[in-house]
Parts: sequence; C-alpha cells; structure tokens
Amino acid sequence: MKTAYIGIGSNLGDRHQNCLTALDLLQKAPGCKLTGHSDWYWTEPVGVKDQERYVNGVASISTGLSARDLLKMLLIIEQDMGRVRRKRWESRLIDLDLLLYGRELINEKHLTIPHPLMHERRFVLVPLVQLEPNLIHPSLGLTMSELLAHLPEDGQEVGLIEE
Ligand code: A4P
Ligand code: MG
Repeated sequence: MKTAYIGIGSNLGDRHQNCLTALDLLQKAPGCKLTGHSDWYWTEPVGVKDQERYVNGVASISTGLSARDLLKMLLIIEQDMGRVRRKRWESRLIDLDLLLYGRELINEKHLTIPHPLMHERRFVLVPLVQLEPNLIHPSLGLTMSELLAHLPEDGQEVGLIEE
C-alpha cells in the first residue's frame, strides 16, 4: 500500500461544494482509502490572473493502485463531475492533481511525480503543511513546512474558509 497526496481545486460554479463532492467521490473510489484531508482555502489564481479565486485543499489516501491507475481514476472523477478540457490552466469545475505517491519519483509522458510545480505553490503547500508538516519532498529533501517557509506571499494569497 502507498500513501498518496491529492491536490483538489475548483474555480468554477459552487467551488467549495465541488471540492467536497470530489472528496466524497475519492472516498468511494475502488482501491482507495481516504486517510485525511486539509481544511479548504480561498486562493488567488496562480499563472492566470483574470480568473475567479480558487478553492483548494489536499487529501491523503492509502492505495494499492499503481500511480498510473490512480491518475486514471482521478481523471474519471473529473469527467464524472463534468469537467471539459479545452486549454491549459483555464477555469475548471474540478482539478485533481497527484502530488506525491509514496516516495516515488516518476517521469513519464503523462505523469510526473512529485507534481513538478507543487513546491512553488502556496495553494498546495498551505493545506499540505496543515495535514503533514514533516512530510519530506522526495526529490528536494525538504519538509513541506520548510518548502512553504521559502515561498513569497506576494501574488499567492491563501485564506482559510471558515465553516
Ligand atoms: N499530469 C502529469 N503529471 C500529473 C500529476 N502528477 N497529476 C498530466 C495530475 N496530472 C498530471 O493536466 C494535464 C495533464 O497533466 C493530465 O492529463 C495528466 O496526464 P490537466 O489537469 O488537464 O491540465 P491543467 O490542470 O490545466 O494543467 P496542469 O499543468 O495540470 O496545471 P496544474 O498544475 O493543475 O495547475 N491557482 C490556484 N490558486 N489554484 C489552483 O488550483 N491550478 C492551476 C492549474 C493553475 N493555477 C491555480 C490552480
Ligand atoms: Mg491539473
């Protein structure tokens, strides 16, 4: 069994509810056991500026699925929730990124693990630090807390959603 971390994000429609639905589908997915999740955060869009704020969070699962099968399952959940892919980084109902898969390093055409931008993104690291502050990034060798401490806040505002 592997522990995997999934980044969850939405910036279209009822963003918070979309994230909760994705978490629920993840919990019910065959071959996966949900072991934890962060709170949810409003986050400033990174990369593209003229977009709504995102809601982001992170979930941890324990799984016997291979990384490739896990990615396939995430794509199926995105499709079931009605995501239509047009161009990169456009607004989306739901985006599920496979951030980490155990301590494995994977570089394939359709799958890169750790997610290549995770260590530059407050919308990933803030929830991940909440969930697992001492988790070590397998290629950079720093904990999630250390990675977060290195990031500027400028242009990457992240705020807790009060429930
Ligand atoms: N792919 C490769 N590795 C992975 C992986 N580790 N996890 C491939 C998930 N997918 C991976 O992704 C394109 C392809 O990446 C997939 O088919 C898969 O084979 P996509 O989800 O279709 O496209 P995308 O999400 O538009 O692009 P990309 O490059 O995945 O962007 P990101 O990294 O997902 O970033 N700002 C805030 N505040 N919050 C956000 O959540 N998200 C993005 C998108 C930009 N800005 C954001 C946020
Ligand atoms: Mg993505």
